[in-house]
Amino acid sequence: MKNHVPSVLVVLAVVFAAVPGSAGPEKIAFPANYKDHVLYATVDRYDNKQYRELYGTAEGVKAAREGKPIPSGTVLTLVQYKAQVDDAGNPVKDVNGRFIKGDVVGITVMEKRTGWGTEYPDEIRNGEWEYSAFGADQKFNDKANYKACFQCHKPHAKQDFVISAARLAGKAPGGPVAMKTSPNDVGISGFAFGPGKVTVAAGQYVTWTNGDDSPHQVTITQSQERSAVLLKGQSHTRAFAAPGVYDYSCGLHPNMKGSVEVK
Ligand code: HEC
Ligand SMILES: [Cu+2]
Repeated sequence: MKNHVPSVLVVLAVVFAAVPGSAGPEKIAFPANYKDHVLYATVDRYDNKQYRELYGTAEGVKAAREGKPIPSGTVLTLVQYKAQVDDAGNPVKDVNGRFIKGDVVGITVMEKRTGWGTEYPDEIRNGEWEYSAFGADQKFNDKANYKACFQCHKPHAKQDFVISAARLAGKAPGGPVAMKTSPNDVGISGFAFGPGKVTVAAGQYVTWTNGDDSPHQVTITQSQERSAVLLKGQSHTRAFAAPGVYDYSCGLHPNMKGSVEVK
């Protein structure tokens, strides 16, 4: 068929057109009282120099901590702040080595309700979740890329699409992680892979270890094969049988990149 538009795009165009009552970001009302919700995590984003606060409604947090499914009515709110920076543009840190928040940049929200999401095709649908974004003025942001919300959270279906699921369940990141330094090891710290490029012989393996409080995920660019979401201290090992250059990025922070050359 000529000029065939994939049906996903047609459906998305329809569902993202904000028809009242249909699927889309406008189903979510701004959670004006989010500060009364549970602040379950803060995140220092080295990649985009932001400080973030993650809030969840009490029942949702309680269920996650008890290992139960996240209930209908749960609202998760992510508040993005600019990190305060020094003259050189580097984030300033407090006594605990954490970023210091500046102005609010925007607020993103996900909300889960029984029966939501049925309009979306399977390739896009994130269970019963909808996503919405608001400006610093708390007004609905109609310019946000809503399709990207579904795409980036989709690979986390096993944890009900909540990327910060470990923190929501109350699993605090542990203390400092010892980084291994063999030629087959890549450390992850400060939102960077180090070394960014490693060379191994065919049949060898590479091990990535996350030293950051923030989770990361090794994603091979060409095959889109993803490791588990690596929490602080966790590692991922992958064997490389065939020679070639394997570029990879972080599945959570796509601007974190590295490569493995297999000789
Ligand atoms: C490039 C990938 C990416 C895209 C696109 C994305 N997110 Fe996320 N989202 C993340 C990551 C990573 C986290 C974990 C917290 C952090 O590191 O800031 C997160 C966390 C969240 C959370 C807190 C709950 C959770 O899942 O951990 C909300 C709410 C959220 N995102 C909403 C949105 C909305 C709304 C959009 C679209 C406007 C969106 N996200 C687009 C990567 C993404
Ligand atoms: Cu990452």
